[in-house]
Amino acid sequence: MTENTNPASKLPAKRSWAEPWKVKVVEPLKMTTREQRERAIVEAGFNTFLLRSEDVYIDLLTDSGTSAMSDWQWAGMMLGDEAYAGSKNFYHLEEAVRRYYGYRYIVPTHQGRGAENILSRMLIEPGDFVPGNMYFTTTRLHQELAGGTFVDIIIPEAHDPASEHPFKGDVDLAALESLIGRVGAEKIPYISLAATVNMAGGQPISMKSLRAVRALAQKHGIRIILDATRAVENAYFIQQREEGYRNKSVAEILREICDCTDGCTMSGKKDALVNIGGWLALNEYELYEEARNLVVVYEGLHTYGGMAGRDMEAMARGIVESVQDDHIRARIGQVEYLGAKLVEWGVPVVRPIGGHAVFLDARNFYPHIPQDQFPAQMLAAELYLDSGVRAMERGVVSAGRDPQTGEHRFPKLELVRLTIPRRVYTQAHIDVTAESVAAVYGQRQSARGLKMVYEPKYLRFFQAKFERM
Ligand code: PLI
Repeated sequence: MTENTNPASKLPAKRSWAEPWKVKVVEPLKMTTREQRERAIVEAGFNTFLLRSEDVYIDLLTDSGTSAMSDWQWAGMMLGDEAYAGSKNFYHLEEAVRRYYGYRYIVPTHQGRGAENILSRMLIEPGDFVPGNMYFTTTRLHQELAGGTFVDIIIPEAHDPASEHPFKGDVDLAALESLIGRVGAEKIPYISLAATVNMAGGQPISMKSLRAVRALAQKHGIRIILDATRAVENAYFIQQREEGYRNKSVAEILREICDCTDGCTMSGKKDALVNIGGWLALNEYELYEEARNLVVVYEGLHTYGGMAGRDMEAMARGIVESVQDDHIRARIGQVEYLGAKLVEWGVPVVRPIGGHAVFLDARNFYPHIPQDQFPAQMLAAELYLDSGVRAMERGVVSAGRDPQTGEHRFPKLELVRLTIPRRVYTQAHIDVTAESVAAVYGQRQSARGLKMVYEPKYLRFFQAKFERM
């Protein structure tokens, strides 16, 4: 056999990989026509949150609560101990959080924002400042409702979609120090650190930055509270990109991340592979006692916190599956596959590709649409019109209004998020999505802006309505 007839000579330098699971149950999808989608998006006021899911073909609105559970998780659902108090599933969950995240005390909540509510009420006094590595919508709102002011202390590269910085979730230490100098450590109840940073494009924070923030915080006696929602994905990026972590498991790195902090809020609906659930975890007993007082007011008893026993069992098992290196490599590998295609075709996206989503840069997509005409909102609508793919706006609509001035907050990042649910879609779905983005990019010159015709008071992106200009 000569060299060029040997099929092995045609192998790509990097061999293909596939998911470490196979499909056991399927959910049929409805196909729609362009006319049907035109009607649906107008009725939804050009807001993809207001579409009915049955009118959506490939649903990339969010990775929150949209994961496919494993057979082991479903088996756990049958073992739900639906006792009002002391459900054994709570103890399984507590054990899993302690083992993989390492915190001492766990308060279950119905989802992430339930934990944010308790934390903010407990720690923030009116007039306080809460520094964080970029805002998240619900997190900042709870801080503001408690009388606090969020202060962005992420590195400037995070606001630049083209920057290839490997850890765009890192903290600008000088900005943090200057805030402490300006307002005093006693006005900072905690530093709010997200891993990975959703609004920056799913970008990780490095262990080096975490350690530096830890040292500074300790010097001033300030707590660090982690938003652990996608911390497993962050651990994977540290393993891949940070010196000294190549041979550590994702589970080991996750513990190292958490060990740099004093507690966490968690939306189990992301990393933890469940459709509902969350928790607040703390290391200080006095704070835990206060959280136990509040959880019974807002969520439910301290051994269920708004979840059914079966949901806690599914989450306990989801945590174990989520930290397996094979799982996380395939999960982020799928996101990177979509990102690589779009980059190759010259579509403007946030670089590097994030952990849970590919973020389209609407500012560069539609440079002719000013930000107060909601270019990202329009881009998400155009994508839906083209193919039935549902994405989410992450720009000026999501940023909302400044509570002091009442003006729009104009973020530097005007993005559309193509969020990949875990273990749900095939490579073919991803190819269809990429082609639809390319088609919409090809038509970009004809796109027009939107005007907002209905604006709710809180978290307006969920329910606002728009019309074409
Ligand atoms: O949706 P919740 O209440 O379970 O979690 C709130 C929440 C907190 N932190 C972070 C980083 C999130 O991404 C988050 C929720 N994210 C949603 C719903 C998303 O679509 O990204």
